[in-house]
This record gives sequence, structure tokens and C-alpha cells, in this order.
Amino acid sequence: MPNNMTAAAINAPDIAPANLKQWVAEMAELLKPDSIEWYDGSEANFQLLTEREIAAGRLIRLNPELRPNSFLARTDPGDVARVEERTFIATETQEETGPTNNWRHPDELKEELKPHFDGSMRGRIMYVIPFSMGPVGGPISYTGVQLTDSAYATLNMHIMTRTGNEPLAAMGEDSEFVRGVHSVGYPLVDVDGNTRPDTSWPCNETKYITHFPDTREIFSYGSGYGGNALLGKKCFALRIASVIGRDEGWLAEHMLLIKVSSPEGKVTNIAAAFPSACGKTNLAMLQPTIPGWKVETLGDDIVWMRPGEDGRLWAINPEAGFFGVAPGTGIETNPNAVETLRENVIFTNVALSDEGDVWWEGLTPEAPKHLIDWRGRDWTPESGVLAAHPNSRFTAPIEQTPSLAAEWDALGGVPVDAIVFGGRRTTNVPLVAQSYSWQHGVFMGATIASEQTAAAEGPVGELRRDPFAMLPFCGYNMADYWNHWLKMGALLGDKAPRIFQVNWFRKNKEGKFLWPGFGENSRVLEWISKRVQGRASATPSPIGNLPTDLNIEGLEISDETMKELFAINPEAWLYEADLTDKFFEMFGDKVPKQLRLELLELRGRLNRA
Ligand code: GTP
Ligand code: SPV
Ligand code: MN
Repeated sequence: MPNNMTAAAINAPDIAPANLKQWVAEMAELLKPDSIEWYDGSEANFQLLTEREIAAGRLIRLNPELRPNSFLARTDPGDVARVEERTFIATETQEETGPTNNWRHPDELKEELKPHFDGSMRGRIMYVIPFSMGPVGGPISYTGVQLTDSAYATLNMHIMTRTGNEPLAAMGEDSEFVRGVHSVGYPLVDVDGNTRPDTSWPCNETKYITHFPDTREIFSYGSGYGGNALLGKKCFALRIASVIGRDEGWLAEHMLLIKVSSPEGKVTNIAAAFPSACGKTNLAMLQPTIPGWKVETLGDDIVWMRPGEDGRLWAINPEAGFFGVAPGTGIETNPNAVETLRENVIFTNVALSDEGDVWWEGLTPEAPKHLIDWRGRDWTPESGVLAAHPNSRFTAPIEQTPSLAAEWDALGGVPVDAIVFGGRRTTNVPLVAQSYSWQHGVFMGATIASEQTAAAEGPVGELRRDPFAMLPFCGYNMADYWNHWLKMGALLGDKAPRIFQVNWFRKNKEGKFLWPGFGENSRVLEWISKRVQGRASATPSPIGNLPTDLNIEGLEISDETMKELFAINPEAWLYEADLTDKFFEMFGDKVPKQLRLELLELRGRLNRA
């Protein structure tokens, strides 16, 4: 690529706006790719890239009879999850990003990144991916453009977002867009022109997942995996969008979105925030076990919510696909997900069967006799290692979901009736509780703790605070974010959704789950729906209103277990309150006084219990 990029070399389609072409040219000068291709979002373009990747040995086509138009990718064993330690937010002051994010000054970070990105695409194709988060042209939607040297990332973006000519044509001259630059950091040609062969999963040991909220830019380097590389997802739709939401008066959240219908046809739309790998996809596709109730899928990972003209909170799922955790997804636990995966899927780090299909722990009760594991090695049930990586994933189009709600791509979204916070808690936290107010609900969300999962590098199982399930995803100071939530509540007034907390993961002394979970969670959804409609009853407890009429008909569960599921131990909770104090200390005087008041009141209720 010549240093002075000519208009022809940019290879831009006629419809591309001038400011976009200008930016692509500037970036190409830095990245120095061999060539530039604009992704047009068509099936033909998708096929072209899959064929290229198969020929290069970076993608395996699965048996078309068993899994049509589906593919398997195996990553480098060092590139299997989000890297929170290497995720940065760049703002003028450290105070803006707060104590839960890695901070850098924008100028310093750009300087630091430059040598890494300089020539990082040598010998490669740079794909230009225009995309829309949310339906193209919707009032809550936003446009982004990702530059990437990864065909894998491009193919995943095709499934996860609305890509190509449609969002490009809707851009208009000088319109705003979020700029995302992604490089795996494995150039095939060096400065002197020496070439080297590609690997089956190019990446770099040095990784940078960086965000510049003020200029709405993302620079991601060194990883090809998931949220590190699909820039529309966590980088844009959560970290950058949370800042846009703060400035414009809306919310960008790590939530699923479902439409729950009662037997009488009464609809409750529910948004729920659970940390990574804590059951969002499962709840989003839940098949109720209780007669007459229906749950329909709107989204499983990200929700954008904005007050509508009617004063209610309206929500969209900005994505168009699922990037879901494979292990534990089976016919018993999530039949809708299994059905969603029948074709047109990219699987990453799952096992390959001898028939050319996929397998992972939990797909079927019994493992096949022989597999190729996620690292490409022979595997048998006696191998003593996992066949699929614990954070192995599927990328599948949302439209393939049997439980998909008709409103899933409605331009303005759906009105939200209830917001639910959850986490993975072995102890203390009851199956379900309702907050006493919006303010108390924000306190619930702000103080959620959860046991860490394999979705990010780090100590699996360790209990950590994950406020609003947004710890790794909030693009600004978490205390300011709580304040933003409080302000949104004041704005919504009595039209604000009701707020609940749930926990499917409480265990007994023997370490067994107390609650059957999965489809049976519909019983909790029923109670939440009825509470919203004023048709269910509750009794106050120190931590919130607990159900007195949870429907457990047909469920084999002892009175004792039910008691254990809802037990509130004041001492244990007072200890948690002390931990909350410590947690709040991190944010100093930025913690909204309303939340300090809620903590005081919680302690009061616990001391009286
Ligand atoms: P991200 O995509 O990482 O944001 O996560 P997610 O919240 O969508 O995760 P997902 O739904 O894929 O969570 C999967 C894990 O949660 C699997 O290990 C499931 O077995 C487990 N899980 C989901 N629902 C339940 C439940 O009701 N009970 C129990 N015990 N486990 C559950
Ligand atoms: C999560 O970790 O919450 C995910 C997967 O949804 S990733 O897109 O990799 O962040
Ligand atoms: Mn997620």
C-alpha cells in the first residue's frame, strides 16, 4: 500500500460519505494493509470470506447435512476470553473513568498505541465494516464502522449486527459514527519487506482494548476473540454507549430482554442484568414449565433504554445475533438455544465430532466416544480434560430463535415494565426480592456481587462486586453511573419500571443447587409479572419484599428447601453491609447520598430483624 493512499486504493463504494472515506484513508496510512475491502453485508460476501478462511485453514466447515452453513474456529489457547486487565478507558481526568476502570490520558494512550498499530496490517486485507446497532434508522439506533484485519471478526459482525450497504447508505454526509479500529497484531510482512506465514489464529501476546469516549473511538489490538474483537458489542454498545447515554439521557446496559405473557394475555416486558455467563441467554430463551405462560425473546446480552414520549422507558436490543456460552446449553436446559443453532452458526472453541458436527459439555447427557477437542487434539471421555473450552461460544442469528418476539426489531422497541438484577450467589441472596422503591432498586443493582466465571481472564469462582453486571463494561465512573440511574428514576417517576433481584444459584450445605432453575425460573417471572400488575402478594424483609404466593404447584420441592431459598441471615447481611461500605469507599464522595442512605436503612432493618 502506498503511503499516500489514493482514492482508488481506498476502494470505497460510491455511497460512502466523505468523512468516512477520509478516516479510512488516514487509518490505512497507519495500518498499512495490502488491500482494502468494504464489507457489503450480503450472503455472497459472507460466503466469500468463509471460503477464504477455510482455504487458509482458519475455519472448518461442519458437515452440511448435520449443521448447514456452519463453521468451527479454534483460537490460540492464549486468546479465549475478554482481557479486563488490558481494557482501558481514556479520558482527560482519571476521575471520569473512576476506580473500577484502567485509566489513560487520551494523548498518552494514542502515543502508546501508535507503534503497535503502525504497519500492523502489513500483508493483510483490511475489511471496512459499516454497521448499525439497533434497526437501521431507528430512533434509539447508532451507526459504527469497524476496520479489521480479521475475517473471523468480520463474519461474526455479520451475524451480530446489521452490517454493510444498508447502514452505509443510511449514513449521510458528515453524520456521526463510532470509529472502531481492530487489528490482531500479526502482520505478515515486516518493515523491511520480509514475509512470514500466517498462523491458524493470528493474535499478539500484547493486548490493548481501548476506548476514547470523548471522540467515540475504539482501538483494539492483539486479540481476535469475542468482546475484544467484535467492536459493536461491549466496546461500542456498552462502554462507549454508556457515556453517550449519560450525556443524552438514556441507558446502555448488560441486560437480556424478554416479553412475558400471562395465560390471560397480559404482557410484561422484563430487562435483566446478570454478569457474564450467569444465565442471560438461558432466561432470554426460557421455556416456561407453568401452563399458559409464554416467554418470548427480544435480546440476550445488551439493552438500550430511552424514555419515550409517553414517559415510559422504551428498550431495544441493539444486536442482531447471539454470542452465547456453549457449555451447559443443552436440550434439557435450553431447547430454544439448541434449535437456534441448527444452521448458519460460527462455533468457537467447541469440540468437533467424528461426523463433522460439534459437541460441548452439557449438550447431551453422554459424551461421544471420540472427539477432537477445542485445542485440536484427540479426545475421549477418559481424557480427563474438557472437550470444549469453558468460554467456548456460538455466534447465531437472532432470527433463528423459535421463541423470537415479533417486536424484536421494532424501530422504537418495547416499553419496560420490570428490571431485574442477578448474580451467581451460593449463599445469602434469596431466590427473588422486590425493591421498596426505584432508589432502593438502584442500591440493589449497585451492590450486586457475583462469583466470577470463565467469560473473562481471572480467578473463576471468586466473589466480586459487579454493580449492574457492568463492572467490566461501564465507560465512565461507576458512581456517576449510579447517579445517572437515580436521575433517570426521578425523570420516569411513577412510570418507572419496578425493580427486582434474583438468584438461581443458592446452594445447600451439601453444595447442591436449592432451586431447579432454567424453565422453572418461569415461576419467578410469573411472580414478577403479577407484582407489576398488582396481582401478587409479598411480605417485607430487611432486604426487600419477598413473595408469599410464589407458584410452586407441580414442583417437587420441600418446605425446608423453600425456607432455605428465602432465608435472610441478618448477621451475614450485616457483614455484607460492611463490605458495601468498603466498596463505596473506593468512590469517595462521589457515591450518591441516596445510596449511603439506603445502606443506612438496610442496616437499620437488619438490626431490628
Ligand atoms: P454472557 O454471554 O457472558 O454475557 O453470559 P450470559 O449471562 O448470557 O450467560 P449464559 O446464559 O450463557 O450462562 C450460562 C451458564 O449459566 C451455564 O453454565 C448455565 O448452566 C448457567 N445457568 C443458566 N441458567 C441457570 C439456572 O437457572 N440455574 C443454574 N443452576 N444455572 C444456570
Ligand atoms: C460477556 O463476557 O459478557 C460476553 C461475551 O457477553 S464477550 O462478547 O466476549 O464479552
Ligand atoms: Mn455479556
